[in-house]
Amino acid sequence: MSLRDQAAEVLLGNWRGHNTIPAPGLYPHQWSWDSAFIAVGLRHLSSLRAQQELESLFGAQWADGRVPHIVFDPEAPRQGYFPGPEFWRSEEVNGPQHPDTSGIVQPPVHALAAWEVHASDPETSRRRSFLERLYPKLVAWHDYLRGRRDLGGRGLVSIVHPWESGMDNSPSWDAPLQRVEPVPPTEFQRRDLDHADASERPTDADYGRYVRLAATYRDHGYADGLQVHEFAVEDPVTNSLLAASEAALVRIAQELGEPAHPHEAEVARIRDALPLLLEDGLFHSYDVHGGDLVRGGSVAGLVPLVVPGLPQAQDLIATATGPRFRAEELGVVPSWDLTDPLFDPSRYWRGPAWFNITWLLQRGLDDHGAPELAQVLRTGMLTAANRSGFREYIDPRTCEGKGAHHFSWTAAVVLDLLATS
Ligand code: 2M8
Repeated sequence: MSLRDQAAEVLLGNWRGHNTIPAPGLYPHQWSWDSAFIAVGLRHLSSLRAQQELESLFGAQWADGRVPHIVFDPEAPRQGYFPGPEFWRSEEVNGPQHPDTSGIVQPPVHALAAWEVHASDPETSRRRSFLERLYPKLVAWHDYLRGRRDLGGRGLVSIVHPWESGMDNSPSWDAPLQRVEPVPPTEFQRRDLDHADASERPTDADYGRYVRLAATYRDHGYADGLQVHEFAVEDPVTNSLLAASEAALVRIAQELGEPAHPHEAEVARIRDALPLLLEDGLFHSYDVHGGDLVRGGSVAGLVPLVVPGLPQAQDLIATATGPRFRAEELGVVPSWDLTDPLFDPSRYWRGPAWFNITWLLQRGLDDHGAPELAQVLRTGMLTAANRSGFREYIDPRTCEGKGAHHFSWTAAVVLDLLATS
């Protein structure tokens, strides 16, 4: 079977009627940023399904504009994932008619995906008023982040839980998590270890801290404020994807005949604020409670390459190709600095390469005058998928597949690369 057919098989197999699960077993519900990457790949199979993927996610948007990181599937087994609907209790905020969701968010890559989905089949999109319906929801989503999450008052969005970064177990969160008292493992039942090896997943202590942060947020009715959030971190991925998504809103607004200048101004504003996170050729997170950068070697620090017109792009490209990430040589980009003792090729977001991030980087490289390196990454990802299948992530040095099998965004990225490069 061709690589394209295999990728299509993964996405069609994970389709659940109006959305796609990230992977069978480990992730049986809808995840926010997964759905955005999935829609980008799905558009090459069915533009209608790609539109539905985003529509179903935004159907679970909260009244305050937040887009929850998980939308629970009522058909999936109740105990299949922890923390499930009984933990988050979103109905206490949204009422019983609203879908059950988590109360935290994930990086805002959705407007970027919505524009790509529209652009691949404008006729179906216009006929279904896809952008007309989605645009106000995307604006409300970005307004939530800007309005409620500028916890440091520096013009940058803070995440309030490692799960909000999408890079759950990154060493970047180790220091800010230290001040969080873990919930003892006897008080909750992990489900991830039913499906994945403990050596690849977060430790029990870190899981206990994740549970503490989420429970505290819930117990404050999901109100945002520094007094609620013990963990408040300005993260380069969230902020740069917000800028890239605002750039997509410029195009969406133009398509709809709406004013585009507020979105242009937002791109410029975020681009101007991002250097607060820059040091030594890499962007870092900023710990709002600690009042300092969290220095380290996360690939998150290269993701600002997605921001149009980023003045520091050449420095980032030098870092990406240097000894810390060796992007040109490996063809994929590790999630953590290869030269750092914390680099671990198997454990979640502490070293492995992920297809969604490498996909974002190749786009940024094209936009910043490095098409050859972008092409190296495209070839690298396709070679890795050919070798290891559609795994959740890979060892960046050997391309050995790790984590979940039949992973949707890996298949989606492959479909997109095959169709567009
Ligand atoms: C991982 O995160 C979930 C929690 O949201 C988990 O570990 O259980 C991350 O890789 C995240 O980026 C991703 O969206 C999610 C589903 O693929 O899995």
